[in-house]
Amino acid sequence: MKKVAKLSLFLLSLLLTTGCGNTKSNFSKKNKEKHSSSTLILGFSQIGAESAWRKRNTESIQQAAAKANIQLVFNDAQQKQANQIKAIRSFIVYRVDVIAFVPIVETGWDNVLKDAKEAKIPVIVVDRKIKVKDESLYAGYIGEDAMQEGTKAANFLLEKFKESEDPHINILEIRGTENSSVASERSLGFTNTIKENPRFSIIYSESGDFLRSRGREIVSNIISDNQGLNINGSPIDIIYSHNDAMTLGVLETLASNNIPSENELTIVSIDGEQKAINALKDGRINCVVECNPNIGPLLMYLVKTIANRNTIPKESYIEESVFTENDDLSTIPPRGY
Ligand code: GYE
Repeated sequence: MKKVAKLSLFLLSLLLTTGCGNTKSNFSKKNKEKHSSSTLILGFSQIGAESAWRKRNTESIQQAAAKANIQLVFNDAQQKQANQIKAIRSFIVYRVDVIAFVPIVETGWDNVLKDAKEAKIPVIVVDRKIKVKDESLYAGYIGEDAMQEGTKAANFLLEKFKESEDPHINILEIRGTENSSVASERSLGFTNTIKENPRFSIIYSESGDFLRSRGREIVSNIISDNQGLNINGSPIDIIYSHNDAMTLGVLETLASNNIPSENELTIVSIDGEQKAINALKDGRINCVVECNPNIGPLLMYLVKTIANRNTIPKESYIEESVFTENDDLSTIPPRGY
């Protein structure tokens, strides 16, 4: 059966199997006519659209695939690992040339990646890392260094409070998705670094799943349970939030409770979306650690490298910066997301 006809059946099966009905691809009638066996086909499983960062990440990949003339079969897993596994299995059935995916959590990938290996389809892990018994199950990782991001957040606070005489500097940590490598590493990098100053302590930590609504909810519950921004009477001095979406939710709750974040509170966030940079510029956030979503071009380079039977690095990291209240913030170009 011609590859194009098979592809139509494949897309139909993917729509049916994942049930999310939103598999997108760049296949239009025109594309199918020009589709040829020489065109690389990349099967990509994205976790969802939970934040502005994620949406930009998806755009970067879709735009880069089109520019590289790589046919992208894209699946949005709606935040469910089971949907990701179904999509990867469908990519194997269709025999795409390369599979890439953002693993929503670190574990549970061994079996489906063994199937990909048996089918001789190389796999690239994107944005978040995986834990597998056999490291040969994937060709390489491309994304941010989340451990470094946590370290950068802590280093900003160590510097900001280095002259403080306060014996207790209390931190509220709002974590990303449970069991995701990015949340684990942003926590570990932060805690390993902040312990350099024993005055700092994380007095409460909870997962907000990278969602704005959960950022709002966590701080709202703390305020109502403790009649203010404290934990059992210990005031919260710092909020360390693993992504801007949750941070924006926190800012909404602070504003609706008339708690000004500008003076009494220090807020550190990660990602670098425009709304967070705007809040940094007006003093409602003190530091934004950049997590770069624009990995599309580098991913396509790695896809072509691996499709030409060349090896790729086991880990490829993208450039990232830090924006703080001490910088000339007028020089930050529009973020694009
Ligand atoms: O920080 C957040 C998204 O995996 C690095 O996931 C990504 C994180 C990012 O929901 O906004």
